[in-house]
Amino acid sequence: MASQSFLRALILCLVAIIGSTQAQLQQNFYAKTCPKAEAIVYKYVHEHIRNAPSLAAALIRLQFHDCFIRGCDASVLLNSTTNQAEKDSPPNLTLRGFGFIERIKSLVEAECPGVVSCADILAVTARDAIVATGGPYWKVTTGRRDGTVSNATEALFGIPAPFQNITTLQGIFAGVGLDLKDLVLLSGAHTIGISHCPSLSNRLYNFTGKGDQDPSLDSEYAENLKKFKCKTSTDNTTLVEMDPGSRKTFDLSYYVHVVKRRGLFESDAALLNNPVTKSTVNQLLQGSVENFFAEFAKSMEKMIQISVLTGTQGQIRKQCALVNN
Ligand code: HEM
Ligand SMILES: *[C@@H]1O[C@H](CO)[C@@H](O)[C@H](O)[C@H]1NC(C)=O
Ligand SMILES: *[C@@H]1O[C@H](CO)[C@@H](O)[C@H](O)[C@H]1NC(C)=O
Ligand SMILES: *[C@@H]1O[C@H](CO)[C@@H](O)[C@H](O)[C@H]1NC(C)=O
Ligand SMILES: *[C@@H]1O[C@H](CO)[C@@H](O)[C@H](O)[C@H]1NC(C)=O
Ligand SMILES: *[C@@H]1O[C@H](CO)[C@@H](O)[C@H](O)[C@H]1NC(C)=O
Ligand SMILES: CC(=O)N[C@H]1CO[C@H](CO)[C@@H](O)[C@@H]1O
Repeated sequence: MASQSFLRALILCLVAIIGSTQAQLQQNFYAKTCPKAEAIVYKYVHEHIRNAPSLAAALIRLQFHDCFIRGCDASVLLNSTTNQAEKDSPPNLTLRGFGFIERIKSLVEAECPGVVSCADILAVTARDAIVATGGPYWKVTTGRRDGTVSNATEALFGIPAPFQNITTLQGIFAGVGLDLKDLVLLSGAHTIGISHCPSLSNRLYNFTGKGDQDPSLDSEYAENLKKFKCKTSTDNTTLVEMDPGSRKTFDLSYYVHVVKRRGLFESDAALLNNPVTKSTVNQLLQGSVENFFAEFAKSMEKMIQISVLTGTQGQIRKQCALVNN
């Protein structure tokens, strides 16, 4: 009994400590220091996303790659200088949207120089872009500060790869405080956007090194991909949507493909290889799109708080691609 109440006290204590380190992120952190900041982002996104709706996918992916490496500190936006930066690491080769963020940053800088972090601008921009294109809304608390380090090797090991199995994916997510349910929900972002053949061609052409196909991929779908998309094993330019027929709509159809063994990456197919992830997929499919949006929002709100820098940590960059000197 005594040890149980001690344990309870310890847990409460830990919760309080964790709570207090996150307490510095708050709703509308810039209300006094840059009251127009979030409105500037909102306006720019709404004026420009219509011309380039596919950027919404690029931006939420940037947010994911930022948060998984060194927390949501905009390290993914830094250019290589003395060392190779994250954006020049293999997992980042097809990241897009850097210019869009940099343009918004310069508008916000013109309004209030040196006040609003790139990490917060990325977080608000990604959310606004997804909402503007008909996707889910999630709450973005602000007060993040920008990191000063970006390391390509860290991205190589810290960004989940499309060929990883469920055990490895679970481990990477757990490493940043996300669970299997988050893995299923956040993978749901593959309901929008595009990929390139190198992310999947081993499944079509050389799965175990014997010129074979991945048996967990629906064979009819595999034939179609070989006929119409990735026609050779070395194609590195053709675009392939993860959610064919519905790549512009944030909906449940990604999960429909997954259960039909038509998830594009091994990491998508892997969601069927664990009882928890499998039943989460099935539950989502039994529920409404509104339910998916609400659950997705909860996982995004967790993801965008990973190891954030606050208070006097880090800096507020002047340009998102460069550490201040
Ligand atoms: C579970 C682990 C994940 C893996 C292994 C993974 C892998 C990938 C790969 C390989 C691509 C295509 C890259 C290319 O060939 O160009 C991609 C695209 C994309 N991913 Fe993921 N991803 C994962 C999780 C996530 C998460 C958590 C999000 C966001 C919440 C996300 C959002 C996207 C989006 C929107 C695209 C399309 C980007 C575009 O259209 O430019 N992914 N992902
Ligand atoms: C980048 O990260 C790797 C792996 O953690 C580390 O070995 C390496 O020293 C780092 N490079 C720089 C330039 O900090
Ligand atoms: C998952 O992949 C890791 C790393 O490649 C490997 O060590 C492990 O055996 C695999 N697990 C399963 C269940 O296939
Ligand atoms: C398939 O992979 C094996 C082992 O990695 C390699 O030796 C072989 O050349 C590959 N075949 C093709 C057609 O790429
Ligand atoms: C794509 O393939 C071509 C021809 O094989 C090669 O020259 C080029 O460097 C590759 N591009 C990338 C980004 O890997
Ligand atoms: C960062 O690198 C990109 C691509 O090379 C370049 O276009 C951009 O001007 C660089 N940004 C800064 C601030 O140097
Ligand atoms: C978007 C981006 O920054 N891509 C870079 C990824 O890395 C390659 C090679 O390291 C660069 O050439 C790309 O510009």
